[in-house]
Amino acid sequence: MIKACLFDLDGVIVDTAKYHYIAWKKLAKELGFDFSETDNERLKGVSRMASLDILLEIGGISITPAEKERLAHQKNEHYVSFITQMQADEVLPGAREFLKACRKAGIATALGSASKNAMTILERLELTDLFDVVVDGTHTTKAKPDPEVFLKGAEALKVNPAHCVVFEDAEAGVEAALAAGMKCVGIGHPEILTKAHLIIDGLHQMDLQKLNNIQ
Ligand code: B16
Ligand code: MG
Repeated sequence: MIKACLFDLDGVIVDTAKYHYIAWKKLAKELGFDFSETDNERLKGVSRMASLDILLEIGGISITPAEKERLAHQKNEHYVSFITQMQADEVLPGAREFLKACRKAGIATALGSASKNAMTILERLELTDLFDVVVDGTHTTKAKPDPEVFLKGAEALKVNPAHCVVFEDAEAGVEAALAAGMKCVGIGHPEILTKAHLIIDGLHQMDLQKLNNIQ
């Protein structure tokens, strides 16, 4: 029996990847190299510092830890300038409706995101009230595929992981859900998310019947 749903943010609830992309591209330009959309695929679901390591590797740049801190901060300032302009209608199709349906059915909801900006984004999207618990990059020390983010979510909800379903768009996120002993619905490409129990294009394709049929 499913008692809780845990949702990744970027790629599941909202497409913030496009804002991360323009922020990283701006930083790369400041450093004197180009950063493509294909390069950006490598950063999805990855923490800010690990993303910076990938970006610097692409640019062939080697710097001190203090300089890395400064650049990560600079990228975040670019990113925050975009997300603070977001509108509530940027929620991905079906996400708000499915969250409401879960809560109406007595199924608890949690956010499980690597982002340290998750609260700002939920507020901009007017979604804060639809989550019982928010676990984000400010509460975790280990990145997905480590299950920490989802285990903390289940613990805060007081639900056994076996009764939880995770919604994820990244391969590392699916692995994190399985490592937590949870069921997982993959959002996106079946060829990438092979280990998920069910794969859909987006939350507009989800309903409570499909949720309860997950084996
Ligand atoms: P921030 P998710 C992740 O969000 C993004 O997919 C990833 O691209 C980003 O680097 C990471 O959050 C950290 O974000 O810089 O805002 O702390 O998919 O885990 O919701
Ligand atoms: Mg994601």
